[in-house]
Order: sequence, then C-alpha cells, then structure tokens
Amino acid sequence: MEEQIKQIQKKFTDEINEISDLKSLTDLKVKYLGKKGELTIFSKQMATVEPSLRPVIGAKLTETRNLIESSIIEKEKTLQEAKLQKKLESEKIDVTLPSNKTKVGSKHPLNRVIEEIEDLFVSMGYDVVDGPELETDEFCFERLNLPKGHPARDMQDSFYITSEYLLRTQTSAVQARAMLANKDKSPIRIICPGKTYRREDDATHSHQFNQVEGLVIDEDITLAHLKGTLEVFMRKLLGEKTNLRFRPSYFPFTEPSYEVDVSCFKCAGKGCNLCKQTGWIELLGAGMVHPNVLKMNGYNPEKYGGFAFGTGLDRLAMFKYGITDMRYLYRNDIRFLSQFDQMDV
Ligand code: FA5
Repeated sequence: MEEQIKQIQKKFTDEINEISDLKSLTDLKVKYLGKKGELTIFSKQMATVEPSLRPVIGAKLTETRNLIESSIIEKEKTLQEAKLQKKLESEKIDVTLPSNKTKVGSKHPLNRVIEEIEDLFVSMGYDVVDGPELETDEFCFERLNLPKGHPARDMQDSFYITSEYLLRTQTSAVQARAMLANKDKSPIRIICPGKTYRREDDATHSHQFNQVEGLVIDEDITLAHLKGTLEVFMRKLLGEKTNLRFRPSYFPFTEPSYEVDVSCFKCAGKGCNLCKQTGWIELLGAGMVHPNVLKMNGYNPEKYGGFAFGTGLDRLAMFKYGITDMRYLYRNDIRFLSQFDQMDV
C-alpha cells in the first residue's frame, strides 16, 4: 500500500509539472483531493488496513496529502504571478510613442480681418466698443437723423421684430449710443465691429454680414482727418499702393457724405473683371457727422465736429483673400476654411 501511495505522489508530481493554467490546476486538485479523488479514495480504505500498519500508512497518507496541497498552493501562486505579468505586459503604454496629431482649426477669414482692423485702430488711440444686434428703431434710425417715414430708410431693407425692435442694419447705431453714454461730452474716438442684418442675399450681399463703424468727435475735425484716417486704414489692410477716391453721396447722418472707392488691387487700377473695368472698388460709406446727430445725442455742434465711416467686413475679406462668393464665409465648409490654415504659420 505504501508503494501505491508513492506511485500516486509520483504521478501527481509529473502531472503538476505539465500544468500551465489555473483551470487545469483546479481540475488536478479535484482529481487527487476531491470527494472521489485518488488520495481520498485511498484514505477511505484505511479501515481495511491491518491495524499494526495503520500508523505508518496513515502517516504516509497525511504526508502525501500535505505535499499535494502545498504543491498546489505553490503552483497556484506561480500561475497567478505569470498571469499578472502577462496582463501588465499587454497593457504597457509606451509614453515615448508619437501621438496621433489632432487637427486644430484656424482663424476664420472674417476674424482675421476684424482682429487686424482692431489692432490698427487701437494703435492709433481708438477704443473698440460693442452694441446690441437687436436694436431699437430709435438708435438704428431716429437718433441718426432718420425719423419715421424718412425716404432714406428704404436704402436698407430691414428685419423688424416688432415696430420698435429690429436686427440692426448698420453699426452706425452704435454712434448715438456712444455719444449718449459719454456723459461729460468729451471727445470720442471709437470703432465698432459687429454683425448687421438686411433682407438681401446674393454673391455680394448676405442677409447677415459684418460692418465696422468708425466715429471721431472732437474740436476742429476736418475732412482731411477723415481722408488721412481712411488712407492709413485701407493701405495697411490692402497694401501700401492702395489709392482712395471720394465720391459725393448721401447718408442722413453725415454732411457732406461720401462713397469711398479703393483702387482695384487685382489690376492696380488698370481695369479688370473684379472692378468691372473701372479700376475702382466701392468699399466704404463716410462723411462728417451731421450737426443734427450731434445735437440729438447731447453734443454742441458749435463746439464739436466729427467724422464717421462704415465699411463691410465681408467685402473686405473677399478682396483681401480673393473670395469670389460672400456666402462661402457662412457655409462652414471645411474645404474652404482649411485654405486659411497655412496663414497661421
Ligand atoms: C452704411 O451702412 C452706413 N452706415 C455707412 C456709413 C457709416 C456712412 C458712417 C457714413 C458714415 P451702406 O449701406 O453703404 O452704408 O453699407 C456700408 C457697407 O456695408 C457697404 O459698402 C458694404 O460693404 C456693406 N454691406 C451693405 N450691405 C451688405 C450686405 N447685404 N451684405 C454684405 N455687405 C453689405
């Protein structure tokens, strides 16, 4: 019997050496130590063993059981460690690997133009101010010398929300706000970029567009100041060789008023399809602030004068970047927008 126990022990040792996973180890444990396990069955046969041999056989059985149990515990530990090691290996992150490049966007052409203009005017001592897009009839028209029923209101087709509120058609609405807000009626030097809205929609007109307004109020302001300012403005933005042409025009809030054209930068004024063979492109409305506007907004026209101008930023962006249809600026088409990426480098 002792010999048989030895055989079991040897068989167990051979088998455990072959095992490489935890499931097989559990099966092996059941095979030898389970209720019907090989060693358990042997223990149950102790009753048949001659009494004088029982202590020796019993001791041998216990010794073998202990050996099997400790071998299984030992093996289990080894297998658990190997499993953990394998898991760690598979989850290892190489922090030195190059990462996937995340595509970052770039500045929208309109924002580029706005920022450039803001930088320029701030460098000349102007403040950048803001006004509401949902504006009152009072500020968009009345305080700009355009009372209700004035025929010049027809020049701007508007989106009215109620009879008193509308989406502003021009950033000129900020002129009256700035004058009224300036309680001590001291000189003013501001620009106001912002969104404007009109009922228009074609390749060069959008229902939503952007304007920038300029307003200067001070003593002894003349047309020469306006011309000089607009020359600096356009030359910095469109190129040092840009020339300006002032044509008489009409705006109710300025007197005299002008449409200001810039020399076509594509043909340098010679005439091409962009400027419709004229050599000039219309870009701005401007003029000397009307005395009625000064008076209505608390400034004494005997003491103060001023100039104002307003230009469409979308059109400026189109000319600056050679964009052929204004609606591209609002379509959010990545193929269009990504062309401006390289300008950031
Ligand atoms: C005005 O809006 C005046 N407020 C400008 C002004 C300010 C004159 C201060 C005198 C003193 P006008 O309607 O011409 O003027 O518009 C000015 C510019 O806005 C135009 O030259 C054009 O560039 C742009 N613009 C006008 N309508 C649209 C539109 N629907 N889509 C895109 N740009 C437009």
